[in-house]
Amino acid sequence: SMQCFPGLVLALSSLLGALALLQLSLYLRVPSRYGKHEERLCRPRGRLPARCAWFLQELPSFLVPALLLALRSPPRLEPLGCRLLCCLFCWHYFYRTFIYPFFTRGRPFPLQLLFFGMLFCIYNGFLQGYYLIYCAEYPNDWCSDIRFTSGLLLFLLGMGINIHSDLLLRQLRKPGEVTYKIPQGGLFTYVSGANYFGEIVEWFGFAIATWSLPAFAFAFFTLCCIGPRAYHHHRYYLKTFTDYPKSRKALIPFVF
Ligand code: NDX
Repeated sequence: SMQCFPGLVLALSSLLGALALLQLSLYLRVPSRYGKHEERLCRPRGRLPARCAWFLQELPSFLVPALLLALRSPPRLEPLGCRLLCCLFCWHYFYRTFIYPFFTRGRPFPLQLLFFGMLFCIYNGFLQGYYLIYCAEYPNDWCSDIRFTSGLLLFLLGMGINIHSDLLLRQLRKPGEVTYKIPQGGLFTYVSGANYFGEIVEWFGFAIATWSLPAFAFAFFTLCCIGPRAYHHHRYYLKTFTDYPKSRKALIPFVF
């Protein structure tokens, strides 16, 4: 049966870090082409309804670690920290896979990006799940360690902001509508990328709570993936709406 290979964890985490840098270099100047940054009419075919696309894309991030957790024999019962952390990861992706897609009013999503997105979710789901279930070792009182408690708090705060902001974005449209408006309320009062800010806080919280290389690599990847996207959203709004609130920042309230 499966066991922990520390070399594998190191290799996969390093590759994730390298992918993050590649992403940063690709998407700082031009945004990834989906949603408001897709050139219209360019490829009318080769897309899937947002609902199916997000469901398929994110499913492996839920399924892979959930299966690893359920199928490990003998089941890993100690320490509690490992299971709790793995459940946190699955909890986020339960939301992203089974709840978010069914309410989204987003535009059809490009198949090509869907393909890479799915590959990414398989890769990362495996890395995080495998590490937590087969490799991670925590003292039995990890749940009262300051890293675990503060990380968990950040995770929950970030998740709250992310879900709330997703909701505010969705309410900007009636069903069937695909136009863009100025987001209002919640953290959008301060930043254009409120949903992204929440997601980034969430994964850095997760990294602090797990105190592991794979989780820090994923938090860094998230920052490099959606950080630039927040900046491009911000520029899009400034260009599109002359009455866009001047004091609003791109990603980090009051700072940037
Ligand atoms: N999915 C993470 N890289 C990504 C899909 C794309 O979960 O090849 C990473 C994720 C993938 C990416 C994923 C990984 C890297 C890939 C990339 C594609 C290329 C890239 C594979 C997997 C790649 C290399 C080279 C390294 C291989 O019509 P619409 O869709 O624009 O409508 C939007 C609507 N909306 C508005 N409605 C009215 N008025 C407005 N002003 C509006 N503004 C937006 O709201 C949407 O329906 C909705 C949200 O839109 P948006 O653009 O704000 O968010 P979106 O980017 O769609 O993300 C949705 C959520 C969000 O909460 C975010 O935090 C989370 O997913 N997310 C997204 C991306 C990655 C990620 C989290 C993470 O890294 N943790």
